[in-house]
Amino acid sequence: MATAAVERFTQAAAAHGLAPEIREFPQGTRTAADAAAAIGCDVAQIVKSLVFVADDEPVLILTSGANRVDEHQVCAALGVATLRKANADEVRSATGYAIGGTPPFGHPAPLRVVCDRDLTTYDEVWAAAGTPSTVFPLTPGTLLEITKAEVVDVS
Ligand code: 5CA
Repeated sequence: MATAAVERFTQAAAAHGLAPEIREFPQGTRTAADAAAAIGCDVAQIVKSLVFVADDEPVLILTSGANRVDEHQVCAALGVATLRKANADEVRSATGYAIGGTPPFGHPAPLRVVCDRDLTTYDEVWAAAGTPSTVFPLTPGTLLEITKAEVVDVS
């Protein structure tokens, strides 16, 4: 588990006062469905850390594993004219991590973050910890506090 990306994420979490209980699943947690199956939780409790480009600015949309981002709705919530999914290079440049392992915080520069209101209804949610085989649990309260996310209806 001591890959460079997990180490980097662990240090970023520590800077926010968090000691994440990272779990590694050799079978992989690349998608929300994979992660939920591995953890044994509801897919809706998985935090998808999705990078979009809103007008020209990268935005992180923390989305429940059960939901799909409604781009029109999020455009309106963000007050932007255009929204598209970032490509793999844009995800790495905005977050410092690869698709499938992107954590919700610990990025090289602050990103605008919005959070799916549905995630706030759970006691515990799980997010990627830097690689496509690691995840960690946290409360939605901690997620919102660290990311400073705006809570929106994404779907
Ligand atoms: N580890 C899991 C659960 S925490 C995870 O990271 N899920 S995720 O949803 O946040 O990241 C995978 C997402 O990346 C997919 O839902 C998809 O929206 C996006 N994605 C996958 N492949 C590509 C690609 N080639 N280009 C842009 N986005 C992609």
